Amino acid sequence: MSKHRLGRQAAASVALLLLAAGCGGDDGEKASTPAPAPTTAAAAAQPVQCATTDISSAANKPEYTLTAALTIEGPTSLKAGANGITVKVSGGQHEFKILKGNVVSQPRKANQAIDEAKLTAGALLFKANPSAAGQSCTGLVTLPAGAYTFVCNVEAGGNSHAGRGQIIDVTVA
Ligand SMILES: [Cu+2]
Repeated sequence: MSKHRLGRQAAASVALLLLAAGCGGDDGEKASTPAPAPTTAAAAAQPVQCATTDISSAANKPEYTLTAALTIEGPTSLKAGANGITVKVSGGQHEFKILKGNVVSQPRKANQAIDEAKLTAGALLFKANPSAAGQSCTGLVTLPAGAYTFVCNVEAGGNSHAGRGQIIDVTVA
């Protein structure tokens, strides 16, 4: 009998805990959106990760395709502000990055890949992980007016996709 009561008390405690957790989480967030990164200064400098973000709210929705011929197909001029970017891979294995500054300003390795260790803090604004043909992702990134480099920074031994032409200047105005 006392065992039975203990069981009921435990159940009541769990219910209270669940209620407390429910109240704490009731901040208007949709369950489908990923939890935001901690809003520390360090986290704020992290690039936007291309994922499955809902970009329907963005006024500008440019699309970029990474091809087997090691090109990036897409607009080279964009409107400043929120851009809902779609990245597609039509052939081969690629990644996609947006860097502040034009192509000639980027630090390069001997194989012509971008030397990311030499980028200034916050220069990498957006990135899509390596992905293969048929895959795509979306992300929302705010681009102030300026010059940018859109690049696939995959390295292949003594060569790189950037070295073979998978890098473009994009002007935002
Ligand atoms: Cu590539």
